[in-house]
Amino acid sequence: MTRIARAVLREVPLQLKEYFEISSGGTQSRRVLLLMLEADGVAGWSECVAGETPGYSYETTETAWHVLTRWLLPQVVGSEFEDGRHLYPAPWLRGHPMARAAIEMAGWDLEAKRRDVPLRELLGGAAREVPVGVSIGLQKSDADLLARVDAYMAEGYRKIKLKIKPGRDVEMLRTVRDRFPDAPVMADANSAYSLSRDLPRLREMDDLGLMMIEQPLHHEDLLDHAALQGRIDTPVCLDESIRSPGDARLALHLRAGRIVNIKPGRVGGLRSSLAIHDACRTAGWPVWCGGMLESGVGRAHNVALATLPGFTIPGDISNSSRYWEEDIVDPEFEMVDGMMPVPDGPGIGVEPRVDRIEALTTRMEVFEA
Ligand code: OSB
Ligand code: MG
Repeated sequence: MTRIARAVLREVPLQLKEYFEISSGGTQSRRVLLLMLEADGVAGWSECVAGETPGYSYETTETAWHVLTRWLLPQVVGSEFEDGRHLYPAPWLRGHPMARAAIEMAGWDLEAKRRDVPLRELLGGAAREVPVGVSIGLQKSDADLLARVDAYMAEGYRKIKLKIKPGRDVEMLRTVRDRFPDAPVMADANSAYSLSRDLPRLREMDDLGLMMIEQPLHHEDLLDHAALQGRIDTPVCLDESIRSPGDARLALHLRAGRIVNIKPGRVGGLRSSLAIHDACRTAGWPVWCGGMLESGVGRAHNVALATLPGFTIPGDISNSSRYWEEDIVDPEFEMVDGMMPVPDGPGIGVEPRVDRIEALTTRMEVFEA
């Protein structure tokens, strides 16, 4: 048994190189929350993926800071544990999976470092490199979009995800399809459509040869996603709808799609991610690892998760340089031929640049046992 001796939660603002717009709003500046948990002189790191506004999930930077500092961290610091993979403080606390995931994922990094193995290995993943895609935000014009698709294809990305919303959908997608007839293109609507109003539009998208349509309908409506999947051939992929292994089991049972985007931050951590992966694999649904515009710390966890065998579709785990002028880990993430090499050092396998992180920190809370 050992004990969590110290926790440091920091807010580190990072500016995206490019404004990133989805159907529910846009992001230029990320308020990244970084957590470090320390036990026996070993430090485990994680990133909380909550956004600034409640436009993707109800959680925000502020709610995550509150839940972590008021409820979760006081419980976890000083607590004894046998295995860092099982940090689940305040089990009575409902919801807030992004806040909870920060603790859980730092625990996994800590445990992997204690055992001196890569996080990939502790998770049970075998791949040494994982296929990579890119997610392109809504653009002002089709010309801007085509230029970006062209550039990302040239860089070697193996999946091109295009954000859509009503008014920027079928015609825009058709323009991209006409210009790049064989490109691996998919669309992500972030819940912007409704089945009763938009079925004809969604049916038009069905003829564009898309790899999948991600989260077209309401974030809490699996029944409508099931009805839609029954009416179109393009696979429906669920993102916002899946917040736990229970949600995934229900989606599989209802056939509310055919693919799941797994984001460990969204589902409360890596343990839940593994459970969702296993359930999908048993049912024959492929999965892929999504992203939340993470810094290198969160990206490292995502890359490790994507080494599991069910992750057969390229993930939203693009190069550090696609997001940031300068990342906060060393080395930065950089793909080779559309494949991201998986770090093979202990734990997340990349080093948080503590000097730079400290210099950028705007808010910090330290917990000591
Ligand atoms: O829906 O997958 C999404 C970013 C923020 C919020 C939601 C989503 C996204 C992305 C970005 O698509 C993926 C990435 O990190 O590159
Ligand atoms: Mg999505």
